[in-house]
Amino acid sequence: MKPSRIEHIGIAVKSIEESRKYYENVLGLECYKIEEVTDQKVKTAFFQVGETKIELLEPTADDSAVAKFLEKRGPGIHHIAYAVDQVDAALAEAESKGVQLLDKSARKGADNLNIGFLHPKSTESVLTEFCSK
Ligand code: CMX
Repeated sequence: MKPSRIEHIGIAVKSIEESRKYYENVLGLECYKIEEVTDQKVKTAFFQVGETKIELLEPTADDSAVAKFLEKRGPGIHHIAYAVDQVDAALAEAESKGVQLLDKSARKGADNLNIGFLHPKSTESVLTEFCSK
């Protein structure tokens, strides 16, 4: 299942309105989409950087995974997402190699992607996502 590239890096922030200023005013990047992902209880903001993207993640509820992350670790890199051909196949292969899955099969994520997460306890402490178009 070799990933073809890093699709995006997810970064937990307290406020997209505040944090986007750095990406726009200092790095000169353009936010091309703001999207709420209701089932993940997050608002997202996307910036294209060459072949990859930065995804800012702001929690929309106190019990969101990102709210918990911010409370425990503060703002910063939350996950790395790898582009794969097929999320279901990549998840199955990872599981067959002993990785604990957070998603047994692909589901719809932000920015029109099929996504699936692996547990950070199985991935050298980095929350890992597979995604495909
Ligand atoms: N990166 C690395 N480690 C993480 C982590 C992260 N983002 N989030 C939690 N952990 C670690 C915790 O520090 C903890 O480690 P210790 O036991 O050593 O303290 C361990 O994982 C378990 O954490 P927890 O607090 O008990 O569990 P949570 O209830 O916070 O759940 C996780 C953690 C990863 C299972 C949960 O956040 C999850 O299911 N994430 C996948 C979905 C997601 O993150 N959605 C938001 C983004 C959606 C999007 O991109 O659109």
